Amino acid sequence: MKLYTFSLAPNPRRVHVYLAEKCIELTLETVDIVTAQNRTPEFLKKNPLGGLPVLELDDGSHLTESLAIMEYFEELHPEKPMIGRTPLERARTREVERIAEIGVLSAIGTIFQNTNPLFAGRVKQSADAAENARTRLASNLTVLDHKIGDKPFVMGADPTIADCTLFAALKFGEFAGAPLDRGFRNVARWYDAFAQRPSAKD
Ligand SMILES: N[C@@H](CCC(=O)N[C@@H](CS)C(=O)NCC(=O)O)C(=O)O
Repeated sequence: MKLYTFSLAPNPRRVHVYLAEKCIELTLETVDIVTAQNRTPEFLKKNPLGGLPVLELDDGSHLTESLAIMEYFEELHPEKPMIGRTPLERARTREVERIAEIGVLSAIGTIFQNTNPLFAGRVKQSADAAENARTRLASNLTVLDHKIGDKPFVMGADPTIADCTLFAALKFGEFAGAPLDRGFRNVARWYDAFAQRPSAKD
């Protein structure tokens, strides 16, 4: 198996963090999204949407979508679990991971695309869209701040896919003009601690 990736981008990063936490070693091949290597006809055969990461399977087929890739590895390597052990633990972990992706990562992506000059020629930028996304980001961080409380990891005593996605999202926020509001004290404490883990290093 091989992972096509671009380590500075948030979706690849959440898979990298996951793989490092699980001690899974994979061949990595960088595809530079800044120079649009992910938009070549050859790469679009692997993922017609052009997004990274893409997992190439041993039969030559490809798996896209970060969450599907993490869940595939989780089924291949169930120990030590990073989605939870019981049906309810797994549902709760997926619940929070979805909030981290849709409520935090996607909101930061919207802010980035609507404010950064890199996107000026690619999308019709809207200050209103960016402001709405900042409101959505704050609502979702309020919920996560409450859920994290004083836990060492997002879901409790151990790291899960929710930590992987939230860490990658907030790290991207630093670059994307949406740094974490340190008023979310529980999220900030968790983020600072998680950043020290070997899995979180670039
Ligand atoms: N829903 C996909 C999103 C993939 C995606 O959009 N990746 C971004 C990097 S974070 C990308 O490749 N952007 C460059 C592009 O689409 O041209 C996932 O979860 O993996």
